[in-house]
Amino acid sequence: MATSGKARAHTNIALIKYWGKANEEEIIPMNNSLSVALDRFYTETKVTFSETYDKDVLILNGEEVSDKESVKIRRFMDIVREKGQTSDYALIESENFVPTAAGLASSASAYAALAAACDEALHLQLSPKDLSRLARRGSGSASRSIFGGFVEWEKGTDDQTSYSHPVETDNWEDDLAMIFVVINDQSKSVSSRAGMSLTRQTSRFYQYWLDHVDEDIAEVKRAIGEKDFKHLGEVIEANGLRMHATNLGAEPPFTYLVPESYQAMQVVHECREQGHLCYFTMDAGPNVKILVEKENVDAVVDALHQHFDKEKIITSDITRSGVEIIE
Ligand code: 2P0
Repeated sequence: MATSGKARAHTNIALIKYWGKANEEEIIPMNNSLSVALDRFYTETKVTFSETYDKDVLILNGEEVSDKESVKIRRFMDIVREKGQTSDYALIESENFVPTAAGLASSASAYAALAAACDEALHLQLSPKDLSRLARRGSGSASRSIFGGFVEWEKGTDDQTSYSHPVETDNWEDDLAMIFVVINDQSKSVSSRAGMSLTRQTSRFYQYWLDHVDEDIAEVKRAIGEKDFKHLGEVIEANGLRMHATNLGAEPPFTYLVPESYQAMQVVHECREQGHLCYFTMDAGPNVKILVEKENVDAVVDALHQHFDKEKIITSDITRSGVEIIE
């Protein structure tokens, strides 16, 4: 007998970054991280388990993904099968909703949606906390995509204690937005998994990073509590740059940033000089993400349009919706 579930999860962008694992197998991070969930970018995934299937099959945006490319997903499905005490394989039909050509698909929304869909299909009845622990096994940042709004991932020390939870605000998310500057990466990219592993193992700046993350988390939570956008922005911008600095200290050194990334950062500086508060952050790629109060979105987008093609600038609200079962 076939049994299925379908779920939607939003992507998230870390304001305080997850960078480095204490345990690579179970995806236990070296530090806490804190993110916001994006309204515009999400994944919808339907999973169907059946004893008639002879392997897991992944259909992504209508196309079957090769076995070679779906290794991570199939490993994740083994974890799900163990939890659900079943040996059935699954058909996974997943759609990423990201603006065309943006290249912003994310493993965070993918594994959060998949975890929730599996929970529904196998009647696991996991709590949000346990769903977050399960999503974490697919991809660390996915643990945060179980929840909407501001979310903190507690690093914990093991599988039981490493999970995410919402950071309460008085709906401050509704006043904020994120602007994406989509920058094409011509160079051969280093995956986030490989990049954080190399950095944790070899970077001479890594210990400095670790020594300061807890302060950043505390300051960000204070800024959220006080709705102090300037303080929030200053802390997250410094934290993101410090993460990128650790990569420069790795052996061999590497960077995700390209000249256009620095150009976008410069526009952010200029906007601030003109009184339009906004702050940047970058992840394992050259795109620049700009946190801004909604009242300043138009001014910042106009400034960016002077340097970047219109289709490369995408704005999203912050959503307060966490993962949802949709069928
Ligand atoms: C983050 N990133 O906190 C950080 C900042 C990229 C830079 O989480 O190895 O895909 O699957 O746990 O979650 C990207 O890494 O890595 C990421 P895995 P993941 O958002």
